[in-house]
Amino acid sequence: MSKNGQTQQFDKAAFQAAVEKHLTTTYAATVENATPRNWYMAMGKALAEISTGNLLATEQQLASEKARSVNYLSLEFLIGRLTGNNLISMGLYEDVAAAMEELGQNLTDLLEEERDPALGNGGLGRLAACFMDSLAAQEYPAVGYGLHYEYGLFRQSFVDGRQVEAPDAWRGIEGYPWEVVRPELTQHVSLYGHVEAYVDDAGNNCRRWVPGMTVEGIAWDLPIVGYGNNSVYPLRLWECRSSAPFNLSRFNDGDYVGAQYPALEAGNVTKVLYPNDNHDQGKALRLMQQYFHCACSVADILRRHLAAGNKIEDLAALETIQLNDTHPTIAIPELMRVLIDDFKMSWDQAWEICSHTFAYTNHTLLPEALETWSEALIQQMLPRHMEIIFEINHRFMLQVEKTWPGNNEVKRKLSIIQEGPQRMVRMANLCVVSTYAVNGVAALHSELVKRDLFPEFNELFPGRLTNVTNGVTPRRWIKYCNPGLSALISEKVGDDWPAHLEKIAGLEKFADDEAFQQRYMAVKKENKQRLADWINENMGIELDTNAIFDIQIKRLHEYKRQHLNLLHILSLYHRLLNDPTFDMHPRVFIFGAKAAPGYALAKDIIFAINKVAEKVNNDERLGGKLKVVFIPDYRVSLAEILFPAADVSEQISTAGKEASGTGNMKFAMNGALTIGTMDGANVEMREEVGDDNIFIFGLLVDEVQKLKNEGYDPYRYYHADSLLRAALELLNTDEFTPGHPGQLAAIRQNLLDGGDPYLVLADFADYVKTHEEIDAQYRDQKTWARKAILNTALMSKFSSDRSIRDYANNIWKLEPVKR
Ligand code: GPQ
Repeated sequence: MSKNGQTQQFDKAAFQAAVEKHLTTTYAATVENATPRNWYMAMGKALAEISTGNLLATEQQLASEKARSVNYLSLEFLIGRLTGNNLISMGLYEDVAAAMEELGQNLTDLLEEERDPALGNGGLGRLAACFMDSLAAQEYPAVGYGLHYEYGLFRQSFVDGRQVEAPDAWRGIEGYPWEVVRPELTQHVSLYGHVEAYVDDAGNNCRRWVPGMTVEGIAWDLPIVGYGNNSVYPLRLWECRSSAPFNLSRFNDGDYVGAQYPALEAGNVTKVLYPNDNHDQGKALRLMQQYFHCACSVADILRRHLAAGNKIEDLAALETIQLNDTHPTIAIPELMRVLIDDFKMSWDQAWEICSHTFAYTNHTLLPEALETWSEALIQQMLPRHMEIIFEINHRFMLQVEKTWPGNNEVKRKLSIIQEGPQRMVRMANLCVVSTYAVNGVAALHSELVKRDLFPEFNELFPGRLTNVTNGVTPRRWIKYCNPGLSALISEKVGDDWPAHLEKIAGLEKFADDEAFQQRYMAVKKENKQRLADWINENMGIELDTNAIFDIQIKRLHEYKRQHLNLLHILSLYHRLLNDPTFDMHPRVFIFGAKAAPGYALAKDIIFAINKVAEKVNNDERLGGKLKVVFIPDYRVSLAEILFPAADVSEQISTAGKEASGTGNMKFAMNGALTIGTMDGANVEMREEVGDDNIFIFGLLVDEVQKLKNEGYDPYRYYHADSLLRAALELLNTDEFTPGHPGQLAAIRQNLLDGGDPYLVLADFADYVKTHEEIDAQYRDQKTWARKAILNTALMSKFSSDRSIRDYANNIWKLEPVKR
């Protein structure tokens, strides 16, 4: 490896020629008339030539070495813009910047031309992206399998404070420069139809699926470039297109279930990402997306396995398949089907392979997010899979009967089939029964999975349920997004920390060094200015960087409690106007969040925050002490300027509800202090940084459960706390919606008469008190700087490199393969 982690010789003249060639031949522009977008596209294409070459070479090497690989199946990969990050991984950032400068182009400006590929909703999809980055950085052989959505997560704007959704055509007209289509990898996917019995040549009774229609799966590869090495792994995204339908005349019309449906346009299958986060909507087209994704991916895994000269019997030895939540669960019956129906294996042989191939990650305990599909729907769309699921369940129930003889209660609870007026298939149960490992995503969450969600499974399958604490990639989330801090870190601990985040602990000894504190805080100030400039340019709101920048960025969800944050803001507003003795350091509350389009209360919360912002930002009486900003269209590229600019990170979910959180880690690495509950990974962050360097408040998991069991009464808090009352009452007036009293009342209604399902009122007082502590401590800049430095220094556990090593060592049994 040469300078800057560069993995190969950079030929500037050849690169410039490639850019100009793409400019003219691919984009029909001339050097004289090319737009910045033309230049960005041409540069992207020239860079992709390098990465595609390495992708093919890596593929060949891994096949010839018969290396064991992980296949990461996810319906979401929220990768963010690739160009800047890939330049860093290739070690070409400075060289390409200089080469483009000679062509009269500024690299930073060109990078702004890239749209975010928003092929995910939030934490789950972003985790998949960080994991791919860490797999490649550490050269653990991997393929990411996802969907090539035509439209990613909707684009959000605000009209009179309300969220409006628009389609996100992320590829533009020209396509995305980094992707490469792989026509030779096309798969055919069946749907609908029926199952028939037949006797094979050897006289065995067999069953086979006679599909009602087929569609085509087209593979698009995006390069996942290993940091500082030559390995490039594919993120393979399947696009659905229609293919010639089966000859329907072969089938008895009455058996053709699919014919009852209006003609199905294959293009619809991968048209759009479902915008739900932590919520199962149960739409038929979503099941079709899931099956399409799984069928293409399983077929491609088998193709790779066999093409490398391996025997089908050795599948579990050479391939493991990680299911990112239950979304790709149908891959399990799909692999069973292929092994039994196509490869003619016995049930036991196929089960032996399947149950040693799949592993499952659980990302939530929320009941509304645990996927179930109606038996009727699966029966209709995937009749053979339904049979296989029944057989898996039948055999599993025999096992349950052995362990708990005669106990129908436990059978009802563990069964993959949920009985009721309409029978449902529980995808999580199917996963736990059929995989060799099930992991939660933070220590607390994994304990709750064992204790509350799957206690009997834990008894039945000792050791199967385990933990891998989430992490985030330090390449994107420190080096790329925070160049000022990165330079400072490199100066103190050397420049290999992005690949070895343990090194960052070397900063600890500078925490009390005043000169270092000042430089660290100067970087923070620059980052705050960068954000303030963005906000001023895009929203016309002026911010003072001496204020505390207090940021909550994540999907809008009741359990994440953006409305608790709002109530605190309302309490400050009330005190500034009504309590002459009240003093506070100027504070800017910044939000970024998308609400699922069908989630009414979440949208009401966005509206309320926007209305409060409008009033507060223009209220002279507040003396500029309070500002509120709701950034529209929160996405990865905005996250990259928000995390580095934060003083305070809001991680305030109801204890027991946030499986892990990953934004919490990105904030802390970039020197924000966390105000948080004892939830998700906050618990482990506290262990790392120490109690003095994090602001913990609120009820603990067991206290939440106790309060709920006793019968929680939000009015008790309402009557007992005059500040809380004042804040809530503001929502009933027209203070923020002049002439329209009651426009914000739905939130108050939910918290009082709606029973306050996430215990916002119960945690309010402690939250306010903890914010007062923050206010006091911020005034002592030296102490604050020390704490911030310690947060950066003590975050190495939360590198996704460590998460991936945990998966590789404890679950996948995977070894790196160096190029
Ligand atoms: N998560 Cl089930 C999502 O982002 N979407 C989902 O549908 C589900 C979970 C999140 C979870 O809420 C966070 O606590 C985790 O940090 C994240 O997954 C990654 O594990």
